[in-house]
Amino acid sequence: MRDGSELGGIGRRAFLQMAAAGAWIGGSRVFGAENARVMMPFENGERELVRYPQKRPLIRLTTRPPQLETPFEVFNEGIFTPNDAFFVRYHLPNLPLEVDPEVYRLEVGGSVERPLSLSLKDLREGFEGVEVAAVNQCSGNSRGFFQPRVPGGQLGNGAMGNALWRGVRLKDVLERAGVRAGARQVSFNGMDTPVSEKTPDFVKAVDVDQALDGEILLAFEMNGEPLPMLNGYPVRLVVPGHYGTYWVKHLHEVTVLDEPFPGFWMSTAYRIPDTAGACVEPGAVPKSTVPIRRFNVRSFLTSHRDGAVLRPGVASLLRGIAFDGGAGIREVLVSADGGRNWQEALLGRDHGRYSFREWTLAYTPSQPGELEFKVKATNRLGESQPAEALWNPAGYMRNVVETVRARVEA
Ligand SMILES: Nc1nc2c(c(=O)[nH]1)N[C@H]1C(S)=C(S)[C@@H](COP(=O)(O)O)O[C@H]1N2
Ligand SMILES: [Mo]
Repeated sequence: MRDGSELGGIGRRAFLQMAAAGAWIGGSRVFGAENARVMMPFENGERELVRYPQKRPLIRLTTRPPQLETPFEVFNEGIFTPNDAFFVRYHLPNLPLEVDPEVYRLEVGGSVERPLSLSLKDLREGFEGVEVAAVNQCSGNSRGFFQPRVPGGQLGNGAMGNALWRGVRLKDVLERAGVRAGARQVSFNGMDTPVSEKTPDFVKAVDVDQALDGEILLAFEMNGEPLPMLNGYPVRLVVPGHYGTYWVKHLHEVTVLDEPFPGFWMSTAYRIPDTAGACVEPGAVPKSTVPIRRFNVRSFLTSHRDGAVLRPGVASLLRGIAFDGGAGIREVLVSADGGRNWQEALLGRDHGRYSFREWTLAYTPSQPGELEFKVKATNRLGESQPAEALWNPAGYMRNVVETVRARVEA
């Protein structure tokens, strides 16, 4: 079956569609040009909504490489982010537009007893299948809101998504290969490549202990479907609780290393100040930095946006999401008066400590006037969100208590 349907490939038609989509790599051609535009709530925030293969219209940040942001309304559709609405982030312009599931191999090598070359079938049938609900969030999610502004993709709050990921444990694959004593790190390379020799290839690494802790997956399904091409078909790394930078897409090389991995994307990029809150005074240069790792706590109101209108004496259902780096959400508090009074929200079904957690609260305004909703989550370690935004030069890890301004009109 060359169309890969047996293996859950994206199918011949989609392959052709992706190949035809080559046009968008070099230019501005779009599928079914909607021409709709959205305005992000910060300066220079005008964006085009563009439709890419296997995707609904998404907010385009860059063309080459493609970077697409999820329109925020999507997070009110449900606790899992649909595949066709899931954000897309790439660093390198040469990305695979089709991958033949029959030809694909995952090479596991380096400091191992038995190097492996695994087909998709080997991965699916040779190891125990596991599934985890987990949030993927870009380190720079919400960077556009930083004040003072910082360079980098000016993202709103849509560079995140929650999905049910299915695959096999990295640990099981590494144990089959036999990690040699003295190994320090494991590196991960995807099939995308730079166009210039000067650009470092996108390769990420984790410590051997983390690689063997059983949490990291080699995932081939997302929400019950094969991964969309732009989200890493046919196999991607899923590192629950950790920023998206580690979630290497189109993964084809896993290398066990006897030394810490020295590559650019670990030693120079994706580093945060080595301080509590990963922050410095706005404008300051951090004295020392460490690689970014786990998510901090975040929460959002999804049912109401700035400018929403409520009626006095009429109950409105406030609804939203909360998540953290894996301790799990313990409590969500909601204020309608800018943080003076807080009410505890009801938490929805628990899909596991790495998933979005839904929260709801019935709220009845008594009289006409202005409302300032605030949402604040606390995790099971007691960690919460700052009232004032923290700052770092790369614009990572924003997690200030979010504010939505609404009105009550008779
Ligand atoms: N091969 C490859 N994998 C990658 C990247 C990349 O540039 N190339 N970017 C990473 C970053 S920074 C993020 S935030 C996530 C985004 O995952 P998504 O595009 O599926 O939303 O992919 C990660 N995996
Ligand atoms: Mo990212």
